[in-house]
Amino acid sequence: MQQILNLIGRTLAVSLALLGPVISAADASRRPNILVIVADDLGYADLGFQGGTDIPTPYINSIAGNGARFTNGYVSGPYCSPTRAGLLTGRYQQRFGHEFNPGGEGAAAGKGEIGLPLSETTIANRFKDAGYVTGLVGKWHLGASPKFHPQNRGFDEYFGFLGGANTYFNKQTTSILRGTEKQSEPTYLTDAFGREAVSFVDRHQSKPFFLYLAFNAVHTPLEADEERLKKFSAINESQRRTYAAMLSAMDDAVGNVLKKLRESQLEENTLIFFISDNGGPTMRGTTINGSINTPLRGSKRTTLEGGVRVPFAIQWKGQIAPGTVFDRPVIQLDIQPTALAAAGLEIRAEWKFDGVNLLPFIKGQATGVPHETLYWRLGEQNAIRHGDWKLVQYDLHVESSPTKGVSQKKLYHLAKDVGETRDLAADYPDKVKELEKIWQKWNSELVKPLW
Ligand SMILES: [Ca+2]
Repeated sequence: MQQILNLIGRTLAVSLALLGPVISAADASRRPNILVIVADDLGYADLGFQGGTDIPTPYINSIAGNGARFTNGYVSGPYCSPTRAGLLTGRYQQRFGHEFNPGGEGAAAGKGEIGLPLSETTIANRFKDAGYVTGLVGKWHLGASPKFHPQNRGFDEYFGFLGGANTYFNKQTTSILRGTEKQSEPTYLTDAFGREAVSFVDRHQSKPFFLYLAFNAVHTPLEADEERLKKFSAINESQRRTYAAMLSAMDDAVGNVLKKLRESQLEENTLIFFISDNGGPTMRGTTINGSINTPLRGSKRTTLEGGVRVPFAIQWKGQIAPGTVFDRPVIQLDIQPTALAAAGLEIRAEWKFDGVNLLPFIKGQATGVPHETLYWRLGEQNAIRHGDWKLVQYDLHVESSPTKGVSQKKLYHLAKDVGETRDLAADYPDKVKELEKIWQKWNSELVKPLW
């Protein structure tokens, strides 16, 4: 009898192995946890794993070191709210009118009745439906009225602020919410977000979780705690010194979450993403928060690489080989399908994802590339990357002597000219026409901006 049971057990194990990532409902408790960490307005060159040297970021670096880093990682917009809309839906946000920030940034953000359209299903909705406990710690920026509240968009738990920016010192403010309750927060905000993320992991160990940890670091206001500022006294330039302290705080917070996962023996069973929501901001060529985007040109608010190409890494111990470098274009829209596939959950065609599951590509199991073409539109600005060619029309505020409006269409070959310095449009008119045609087809599928 025992032999027969053993045989059945082995046969079952083999059958399950052949099913690959598909996990039965009975195994829901063993589904991987998903942790999506988003930084705000991070410079392209500032993290250690991106080549930065003056600001140690060992914990964020460890995500790339333990897993894969993407050298051609993108977001689908050049600033906060639209790229978060894309991240949470897995779709180009211009398909549902979320092309611009809802009401600008700062205190005004989210005062109005605008936010992530209720027609859209979020990654949190999908993981919640699959039996996950879901949480958001940090910045929302997808609408502030009750119907847009994170807990009405698939998140079981919420700690953070609803707008596009917030002070880091909230002892005297009430913009921090736990759920829907306003509260003051005595701790430096980045440390508080780390504390809440650790607590979330600590409280949810018996059930798979989806945690979206959306720092507002290193977005303005430039505010750091005294202790960390002292740590960077060797940096003379005060803006950069404050930025360094803010980034270091975020790295510490990430480190605390990673430690908690390790202590809880959840590290192997947690898929982790790290990405910035857009590039570092500049105005007239001068940095706004102390970030550095080299070797890229342009910044936040532009469709140049400096606006939309970002640090992007993924870790899944035992699944992704440490030190993997993936150099074909990927985009934040891929996070949702990748996470769902990792969890063995069904991805339905009617969801019309623009993103794809990256795991087979990272593991070298899939031929081809995740995306032959990536697209951008932000009002008059636009861009298309097709293979290594990019056709772009960008906001002229990036120029040191800016004129209003957008540039002519420029053609760059990114593999040879990542800094977008040599416009080849006049040399390759047929390439310009080809890319223009592909972009127009995509553009014809979009709707008018809702605001
Ligand atoms: Ca941002």
